[in-house]
Amino acid sequence: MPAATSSRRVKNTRISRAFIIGSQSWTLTPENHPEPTPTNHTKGWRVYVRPLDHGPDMTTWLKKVQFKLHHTYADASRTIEAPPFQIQETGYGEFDIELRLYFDSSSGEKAQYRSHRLRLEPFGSEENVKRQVADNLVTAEQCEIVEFNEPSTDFLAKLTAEEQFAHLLKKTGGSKGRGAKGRNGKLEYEGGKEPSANLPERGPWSKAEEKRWLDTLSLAHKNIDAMINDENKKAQERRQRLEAA
Ligand code: SLL
Repeated sequence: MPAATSSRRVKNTRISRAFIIGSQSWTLTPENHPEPTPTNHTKGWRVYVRPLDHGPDMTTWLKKVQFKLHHTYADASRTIEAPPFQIQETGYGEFDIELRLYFDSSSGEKAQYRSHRLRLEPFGSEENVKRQVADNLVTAEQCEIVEFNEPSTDFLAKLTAEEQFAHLLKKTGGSKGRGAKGRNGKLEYEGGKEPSANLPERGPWSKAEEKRWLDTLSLAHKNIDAMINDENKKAQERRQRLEAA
């Protein structure tokens, strides 16, 4: 029997989603954490998967996130099935958190792994360290991308639907909640910013920054290629010398 239209794959189409995996940590004080904790726990922290600012609702594609913590935690494997995809804990040490992302069933995609280093100590430039100490907040975020190749008709419809931006619409204050229209009759969004599933033009997770990284990577590839060429040449010379001896 032929596959239902809805699950048929759309050829030559690829749709991607950018999102953030991050953590925040802070030093525990009697003020910010009055509850008792094991005495060796000095830090509070949270780890999360979140959309880019002004990005689409993640639940169109992300169904659940499994966070695998260090084995010193009770129930080290924790699954969150609705936003915010986040775990909050206290502890004493840094470690790598393994994340497993589960996708919407109409995507036909297998779960994917990601890893995130939980940072508890201030890091980065002198200026960043100063700010983190002053705010008692260490934020470590990475921008990630998932690519859906030849998505099903159903899944593509979800990933291109207007509803995934509904949460960003300006509140009307009326009973309908959201969906204010401006004078030009167009829907208005919070902060006056048009939502987008694309990386923003500027800022830390922007197209400009992505290009800078790609350029750096392509330069690194060229350098590595040159080094490999060099090594191959040397190996060939050695062989020739040995054969001549
Ligand atoms: C470190 N290699 O020593 C790491 C280990 C362990 C993290 C980090 C407490 C867990 C608990 C905790 O912070 N574990 O007591 O439930 O830096």
